[in-house]
Amino acid sequence: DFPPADAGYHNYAELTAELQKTARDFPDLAKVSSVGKSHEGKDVWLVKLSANVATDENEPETIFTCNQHAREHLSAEMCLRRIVQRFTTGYATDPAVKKLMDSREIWVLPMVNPDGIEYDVSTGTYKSWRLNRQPNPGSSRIGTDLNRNWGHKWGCCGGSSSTPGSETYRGAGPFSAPETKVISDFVNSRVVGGKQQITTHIDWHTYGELVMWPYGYTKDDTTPDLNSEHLRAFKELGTQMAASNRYKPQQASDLYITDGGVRDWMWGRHRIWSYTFEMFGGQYGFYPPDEVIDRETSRNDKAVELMLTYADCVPRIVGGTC
Ligand code: 0X9
Ligand code: CA
Ligand code: CA
Ligand code: ZN
Repeated sequence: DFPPADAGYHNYAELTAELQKTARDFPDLAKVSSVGKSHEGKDVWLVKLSANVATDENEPETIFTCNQHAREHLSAEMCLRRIVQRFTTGYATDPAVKKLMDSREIWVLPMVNPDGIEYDVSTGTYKSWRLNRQPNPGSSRIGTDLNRNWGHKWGCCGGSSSTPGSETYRGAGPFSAPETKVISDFVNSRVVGGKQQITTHIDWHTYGELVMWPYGYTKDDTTPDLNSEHLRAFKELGTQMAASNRYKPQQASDLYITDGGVRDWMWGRHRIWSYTFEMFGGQYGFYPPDEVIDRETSRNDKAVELMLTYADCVPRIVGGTC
């Protein structure tokens, strides 16, 4: 488990219990299901948040993914506390929350990599583990970097490694990791009547205090499928979100090239307006003490509201239409 000093963080069992409690306490606002199993057989939880949650209404849909990287525990707290819990407990008292819950459908995957998280804290001393826990045939080294395993330009551009044991090992093929496979199947299933219902996405990481838009696989600012009008909207929304949390806004590849990342897949495959956030770490890196969880998760409340607000039509932020 987490070291006693960091007991404020949720392990997999504690997260599971909190999600189930939320669904019990707010049956009209929250529904918990599983998109499928991790390599070790844990459920990868999916929470739907919306008024009339049982009904698939004609409302813009947004998805949040947390904790692809095992040691980035603060990201799961973001999904749990400031998305799942805030948008349920706040419904009756916070008009901004109510308005969004009444007009949006929110999908949350609070722990994309449950096996990795449990391994990272299994001895009570952090292991700095990043990958999932899937063995690699022919190698003694365990794990795939889930954020290099997605199927858009997978392995294209020197932004991942083909060697098991690397911190950026991309896996044997696109979606070779069960965790990325079951989540991508879910996102693909949101194409209804030929139209992708999900319009916006944030993938939460730590610890550079960054807001990043596509692409990560190339240094080019624009590509045939991400034109200058798209870029203008990506930049404007990214800059507004970053102004609200005081992170730094930039194109993902300005940090370094990555290929097989979820953000590139969300845009490349589905034209979902997708951002990677790196939350706080400061002097603590991947392991900020639990005393900062409230401050550093609520810091993103306004950015989450912005993302949901523009989910009806991101280009309208620069005067465009949908
Ligand atoms: O490398 C990653 O997957 C993310 N950083 S982390 O320290 N959380 O591992 C950031 C990916 C952002 N995308 C690019 N840099 N292209
Ligand atoms: Ca609804
Ligand atoms: Ca819907
Ligand atoms: Zn990460």
